[in-house]
Amino acid sequence: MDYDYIKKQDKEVYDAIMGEEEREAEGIELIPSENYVSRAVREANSSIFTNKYSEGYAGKRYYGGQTYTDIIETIAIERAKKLFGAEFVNVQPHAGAPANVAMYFALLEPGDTILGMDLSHGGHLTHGHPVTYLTKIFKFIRYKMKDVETGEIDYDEMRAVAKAEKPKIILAGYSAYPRELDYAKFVEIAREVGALAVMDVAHIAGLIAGKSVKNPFDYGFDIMTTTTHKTLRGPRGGMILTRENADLAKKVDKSVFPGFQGGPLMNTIAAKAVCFGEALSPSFHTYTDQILKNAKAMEIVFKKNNVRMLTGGTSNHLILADVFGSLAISGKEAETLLDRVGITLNKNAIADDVRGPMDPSGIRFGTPAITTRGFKEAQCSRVAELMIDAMKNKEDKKKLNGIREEIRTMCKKFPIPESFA
Ligand code: DSN
Repeated sequence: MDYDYIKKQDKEVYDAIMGEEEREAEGIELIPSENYVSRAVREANSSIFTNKYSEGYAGKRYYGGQTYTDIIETIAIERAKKLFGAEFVNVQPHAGAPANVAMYFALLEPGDTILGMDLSHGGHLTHGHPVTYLTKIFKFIRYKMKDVETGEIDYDEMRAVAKAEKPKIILAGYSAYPRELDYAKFVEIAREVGALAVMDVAHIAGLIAGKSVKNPFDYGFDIMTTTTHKTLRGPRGGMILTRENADLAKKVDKSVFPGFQGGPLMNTIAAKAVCFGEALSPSFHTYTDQILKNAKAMEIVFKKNNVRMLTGGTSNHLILADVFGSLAISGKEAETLLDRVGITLNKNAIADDVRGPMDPSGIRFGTPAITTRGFKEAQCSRVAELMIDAMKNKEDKKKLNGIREEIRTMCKKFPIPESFA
């Protein structure tokens, strides 16, 4: 990408951009919620649409000059509908957290109850963490995994709590959960207690769009919220999808605007449209299948080395490993150490963690970005071996330097692609 104008005009910002270009090119990205977007997505994201105010929706805007914003938002919506099998889509949420907030306010009254996953078992901040404002407005109650070694959700407990507490929403979808869910069971329990079944699919949206994992809508889920920049490989942004209920979809639209947000980021919506176009192409399915194969390849190496993985492994794009329990290194120490050898991932609390949230027992990593880079099972197994080698030899500077060099060489061999056709 050219940065000719920034280079001439603003050296400080230009230098930071160049630094990030180099960091991304020379390191291995394993944060499971990150990815590399195509040049086409970046061009749309930095397009002239950033100039335009367009509060409202296509055909019903508050300002004039909407010929092309209407076109671009309609393209994005129609493509998203096709990708996810939704009848209604709102592409305006600025990110995942705003999408979830708008969804809650669309479906609930203050004081209403939401039944979501226990946060230490994989749930997300916006699923009712006490540090968020949401908990001042709504009541969040919890279900958990029955067995953290298999990942099985305790559906009996979920049903019992749902019957006792009468939540308005039963919420699925997590940011650190490596298994698929029994969607039919969620919907069955939701229907029994008159709740809506809602899933935050942010992490697995691309896997659903690529048909590499099940689609919750096929089992009767009512609403899905998502981001567009993880496995879906689009710009940073959010989206709310409604399976078929026009009344719910109307409430969602009103909640996003004017309820919660102002002018939509039309440049981001243009980039979402481009990303959805890419995800509709047959090669996207090959990509998402490879994400899963690559995660399996890493799982095999961790298993062989007796590193404990929460839920025993993975059925999706991510792995949560108990490195403190297995390798006597804390999550934070592992994150810092691996960063030094050119592998970026994040520390993560594990279920029933014995350590605190700022320096937990686990690390979370995944394969969406390295798969975009062209890594197959062989390279992913090698990366997993290098991770374990580094963690086992954290004091051995010579070994760590050798690993850094091997990572750099791998990255040179697999440059970040500009297009995926
Ligand atoms: N920050 C995202 C993640 O890494 O999972 C979720 O918000």
